[in-house]
Amino acid sequence: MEEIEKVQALKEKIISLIENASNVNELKTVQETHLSKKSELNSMMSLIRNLNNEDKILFGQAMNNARNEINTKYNEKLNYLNELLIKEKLEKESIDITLPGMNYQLGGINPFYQIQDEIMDIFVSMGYEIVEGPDVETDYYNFERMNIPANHPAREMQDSFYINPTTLLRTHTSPAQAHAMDKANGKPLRIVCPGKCFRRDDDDVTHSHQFGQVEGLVVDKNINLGNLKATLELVLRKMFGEKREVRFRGSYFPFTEPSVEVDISCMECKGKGCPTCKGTGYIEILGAGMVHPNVLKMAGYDPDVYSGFAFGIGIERVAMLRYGIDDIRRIYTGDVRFIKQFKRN
Ligand code: FA5
Repeated sequence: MEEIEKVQALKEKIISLIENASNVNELKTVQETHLSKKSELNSMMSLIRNLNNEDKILFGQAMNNARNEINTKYNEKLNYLNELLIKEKLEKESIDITLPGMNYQLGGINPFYQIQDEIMDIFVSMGYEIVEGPDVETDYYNFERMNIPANHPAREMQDSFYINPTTLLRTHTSPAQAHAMDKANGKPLRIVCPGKCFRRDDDDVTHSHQFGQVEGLVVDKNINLGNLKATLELVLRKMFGEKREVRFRGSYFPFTEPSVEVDISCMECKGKGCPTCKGTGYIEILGAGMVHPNVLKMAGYDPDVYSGFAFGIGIERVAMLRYGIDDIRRIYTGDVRFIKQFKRN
């Protein structure tokens, strides 16, 4: 039948166009031209009008078969071209796993915190309680309660950062003593207080304008200088071992009487004298003494019944002596090469 031959010929043409389409766009053009409602294939349905009933059936079947065959070929080709696209994209985006990766630097635990923790552990094992005081203090707690009234020359020992005439960044952790005594309400006390201190000191190898101290205070009946010396010797031996030289020297603090300072033999020159210890062979690490009766009285303790000892240990100085750090500023400059040497044990 001539009509069916026309359908077959058109089908062959469309299938060959589908097969020759080399990309999705070309294939879409074939679809728009030959498979839409207004396409030549669709308009061929009008030929059915001239046929008798038997031929109509045959022609209808031929049209359906042609449409199905074309659609199948079209879908197969579309899938093939899409897969090709994905494959090309994947090839372009492939990752070269032979490239070197990013190098992340791992630090350590700053020696400041390692030493602070170690000192705390020793005192906690001896029954001391840890308390904390504020970094921003009143002149009253920082100086007056420490037996340093206004215009007292000892204020010059600790040149201060004032925020206003009555408020300052604390110059030492000793005001924490007064806060703790106020809270204890006349009862015995055994505390340590770690914290930051701030002074208008010129920065050099052993001085920083911001540094850490651990304050210690024991108040009870019958506390004496022997208790203070034994306590500090025990702690320093734990921190530095038996071989380091520990030197107690008489000193002066308005809030203790008598007062001492403690030095440890320099880690750089082993006591001979060098630039780090400024030629003295020793580095000072703490101040200490028997709590002054005025300080006890201001806190509500009767100095005829109660006595106490107190100390303030410089954390960076201990870290320097323990690890052989030649300049305090290394602890603050955040150099990874420095910090990564201090893994926690
Ligand atoms: C005091 O600050 C006293 N409050 C200590 C004290 C407490 C005495 C209780 C008696 C009773 P001094 O100014 O000496 O004292 O400081 C104590 C320690 O802090 C020093 O031995 C030193 O280790 C450290 N220190 C002081 N100033 C600096 C600084 N600028 N940089 C680093 N460490 C410092």
